[in-house]
Amino acid sequence: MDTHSEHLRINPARFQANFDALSEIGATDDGGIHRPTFSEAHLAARAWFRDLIRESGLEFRVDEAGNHSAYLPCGPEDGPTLLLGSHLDSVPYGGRFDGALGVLSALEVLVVVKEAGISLPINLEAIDFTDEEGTHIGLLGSSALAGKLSHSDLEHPRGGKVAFIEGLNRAGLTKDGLLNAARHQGSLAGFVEVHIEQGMRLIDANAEIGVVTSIVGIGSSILTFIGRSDHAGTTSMEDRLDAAQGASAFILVIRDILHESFPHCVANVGKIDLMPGAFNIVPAEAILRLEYRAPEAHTLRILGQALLEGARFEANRFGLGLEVEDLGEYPPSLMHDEVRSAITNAADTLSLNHIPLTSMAGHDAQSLAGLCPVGMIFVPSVDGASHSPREFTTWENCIHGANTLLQTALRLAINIDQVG
Ligand code: HGY
Ligand code: MN
Ligand code: MN
Repeated sequence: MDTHSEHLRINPARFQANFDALSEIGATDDGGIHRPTFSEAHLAARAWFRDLIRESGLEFRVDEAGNHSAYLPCGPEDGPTLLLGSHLDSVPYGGRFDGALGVLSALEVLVVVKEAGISLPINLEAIDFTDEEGTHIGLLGSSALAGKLSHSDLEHPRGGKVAFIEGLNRAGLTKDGLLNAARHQGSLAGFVEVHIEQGMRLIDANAEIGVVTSIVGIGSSILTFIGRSDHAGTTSMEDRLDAAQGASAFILVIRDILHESFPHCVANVGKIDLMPGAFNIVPAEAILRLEYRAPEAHTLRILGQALLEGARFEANRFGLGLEVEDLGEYPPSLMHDEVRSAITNAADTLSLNHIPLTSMAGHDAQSLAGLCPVGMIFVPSVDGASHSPREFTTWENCIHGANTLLQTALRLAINIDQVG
């Protein structure tokens, strides 16, 4: 790579100004962000990104999955595109960095390449994927772009069918459009994503950059424990068919299942609703949102089965019924060796400490794996905090992440004939 490109760096002032402006959209009083997919704040963030793309002199594109992109035709007109980016949607009451850092790092890379007037063997695109966090359907936009979305995937939205359709309507999207958003194989030269680690390993290793080796597989389901509503005062404890008791027993047994048989995995019940939901009615139903994660596909499957057996056992123990709605699984994915070495080489050029590490968080990169060479660059999360207003990465490390993305993109672009 020529020395001019090797010395290219992002513009820290512009990068920070953009990040601070974006952090105002959907900001919560405690320094966090509330931008669930298709919420007013999310749509406002996307409109802000569209305007910034145009002000930056880049081409704005949006596909039928609602993925918003900046496009820089710095390569041959019919040449492949190196995709960079992440997501602008957030979990409810989350942090400012998750996703947003990756989208703005990608945009900054395109602006720097444009300003430098560099022509490359490929074109560059900075993308904001739709619904990475799964307010409705996790990895929605990236799965659609990768052509991995099926009709049945759209039938079990995690936030319910009515909310999903209302959200699509607000965003001007349709289910058919989602299923029609696939990029054809060969149009993508690769995908690289900058993201906060959302854990403590980089901090503990005193490293500035994480070179991701693989991304965890994730499964989720809705479990409904079914009892009987009764008067909470006149029904003896023995006579109750109390859905809350069975569900609570299951939530506690999850820890035992993981500790005893799945030490490298995790599981979480992030939401529980009790119906009818009054102080003085024994709950007839307990609706649990269960998510579980494993580094390997086979382990993910047997973990899902073990959790289901645990749920059935506790339901029986309390005389309850159990209904299961399977919301599907995202397979774990390996990152591409050539992309990993381009990231490592870029970090070395920037004299940044780097370590290889797996990701227990899901990311859009796992949708693109298999379609094109894929890689991820992690930056440290202070206290490992994420999916929380406590989420924080030092600005110095944000700049390190964006510069590593810039130098990685240039390496991949120039060596593109070897990478694909
Ligand atoms: O949940 C995750 O792992 C990611 O933040 N979507
Ligand atoms: Mn997240
Ligand atoms: Mn994320």
